[in-house]
Amino acid sequence: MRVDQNNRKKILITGSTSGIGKATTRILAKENDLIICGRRLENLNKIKNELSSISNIKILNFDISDKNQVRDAFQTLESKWKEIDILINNAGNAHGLDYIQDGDTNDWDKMIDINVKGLLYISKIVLDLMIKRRKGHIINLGSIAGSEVYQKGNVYCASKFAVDAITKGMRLDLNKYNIKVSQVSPGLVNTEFSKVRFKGDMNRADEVYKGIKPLVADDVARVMKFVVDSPDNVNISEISVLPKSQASSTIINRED
Ligand code: 8X3
Repeated sequence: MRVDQNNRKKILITGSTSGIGKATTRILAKENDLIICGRRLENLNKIKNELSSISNIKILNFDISDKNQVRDAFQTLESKWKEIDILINNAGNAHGLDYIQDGDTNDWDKMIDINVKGLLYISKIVLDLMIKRRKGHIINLGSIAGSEVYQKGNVYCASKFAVDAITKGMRLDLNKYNIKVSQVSPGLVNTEFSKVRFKGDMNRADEVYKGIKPLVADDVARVMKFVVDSPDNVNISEISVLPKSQASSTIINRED
């Protein structure tokens, strides 16, 4: 059953096909209409099929690191879908965990192209639409890595520090247009994050969460929903969410 058609917000979420993005898409579907975005059309179709009985779902299929693809995808959007109330900039990942001197420049390109430039490409297009309507809400996915640098985190941390700076810059620049800007910054979340970071090496990925109960994607999705559902006059400007066992990027209470 769809919740009241008139109060449904239109929310665009990037990186909707896995991890925090997929969990957030699922949790928001009941009460909102969603534009789901990602690179893998097959996975986007699967999510659309799963949720189409409870939500209106529109697919936009593009590689966020390619600004021409982002622009072309938006040109296909019907005008009713252009009335985007909320943009959730969720797409992003870590690639590699190496000392700076050992870093792979292809990994650096990916993190900067997706986590930073991709976020900017899509925000620019959506902001043009929001500024015309003098309303909107941007929610950026930050990270504990955006406020604390840890050994071997170098470029990934830099990309999340950049997200933090962009969030703050957006909030200042968009204030006069009635657009609010929020950031949700998680610590350790057990998604495909570490599998991607270690290029499929599950032994290294499992080590990250060994002896702790990390967050799961749903934990962060519930925080996203809280930020989405905040009253119009309230901006949850920044919210950080950690597993109980994590005090900082490196202080983690692991069971032996
Ligand atoms: C993910 C958190 O600590 O692995 O952004 O960098 S961490």
